[in-house]
Amino acid sequence: MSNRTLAIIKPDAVEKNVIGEIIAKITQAGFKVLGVKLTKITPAIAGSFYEVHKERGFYGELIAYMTSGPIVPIALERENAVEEFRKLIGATDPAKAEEGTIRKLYGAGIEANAIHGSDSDENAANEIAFFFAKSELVNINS
Ligand code: 3AN
Repeated sequence: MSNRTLAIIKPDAVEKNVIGEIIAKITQAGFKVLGVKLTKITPAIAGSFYEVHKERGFYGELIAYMTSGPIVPIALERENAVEEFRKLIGATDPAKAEEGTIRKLYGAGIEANAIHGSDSDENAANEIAFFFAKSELVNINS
């Protein structure tokens, strides 16, 4: 599973109407789209997705924010996907993100930072399964 990662275009970027621009950046960087959907999640679903951040001070706000509007989960494939995707999106805080990264281009702040990327192969596998049934994913390499 080490060649897969999960992206989520967050509510601020959906609201800005830049879904197409962001997907273009992702595919230009060599990622293949295995699955994509436009959806809105409930606080219970967001809470379970961000379970690992439960103890952090911003958890409540993060759940409120991620349920404030539609999001676009995208299952992606590329060699070394997790690491390469995190390079492409840039630092959590868009102000600290490198020029040309997706968060620098489209993020509004540390919370409304345009896009999520899995932080490990294990989480990538879990996060893809969280949003997509196997039957919803294209199997490019099989
Ligand atoms: P990343 O998404 O870069 O892996 P994490 O895993 O530390 O960052 O945080 C998950 C999400 O929580 C971030 N994408 C961001 O939306 C939000 N977040 C992180 N740090 C803060 C913070 N200090 N204040 C508000 N929201 C935060």
